[in-house]
Amino acid sequence: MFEKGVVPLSGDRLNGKGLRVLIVHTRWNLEIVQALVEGTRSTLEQNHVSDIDVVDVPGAFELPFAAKRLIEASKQSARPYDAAVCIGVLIKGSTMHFEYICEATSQGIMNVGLQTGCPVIFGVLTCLNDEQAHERAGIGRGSSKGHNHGIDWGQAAIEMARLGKTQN
Ligand code: DLZ
Repeated sequence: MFEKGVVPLSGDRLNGKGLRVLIVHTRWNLEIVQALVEGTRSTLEQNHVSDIDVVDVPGAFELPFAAKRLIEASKQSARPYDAAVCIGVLIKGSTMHFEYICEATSQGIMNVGLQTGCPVIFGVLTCLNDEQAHERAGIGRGSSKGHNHGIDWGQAAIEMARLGKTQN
């Protein structure tokens, strides 16, 4: 049967020992965002990442700016970040706001990674309604709680951080 989603890594490619990771998250839709942050953070910790900073910003539009600032500042320190995860939840409303913020945020986050050389994981849910958002944070209210995508983002952060380390 076709298995939707990413094939998980195992073994040493998921070993986050010695990595420093930044999580930047929004305060918009905080209940859902907190579940995603927790999924990301616990996945990092389970895979031996012990140096994790968590910073919050107002909304998704602010994520790229904050991530870039913090990544650049860390380069002046003894331990620059090895990866960052930007976490937020955008829920479609009745105006065009959703489309503009989705576009700016996704492009912005990709650019931060390319410009800084620090892998930045796109941890932003872009949902059509609250129900979709809850399910993708593993806190669905129906018969299934869904899957917490923060788990995937934590794994992606480790994988990409290690890729950067082996190629530098
Ligand atoms: C304005 C706005 C709207 C309508 N919706 C969301 C949302 O669903 N999720 C989110 O993270 N932020 C939203 N924002 C706020 C913007 O991202 C941003 O914080 C403000 O426009 C200020 O720049």
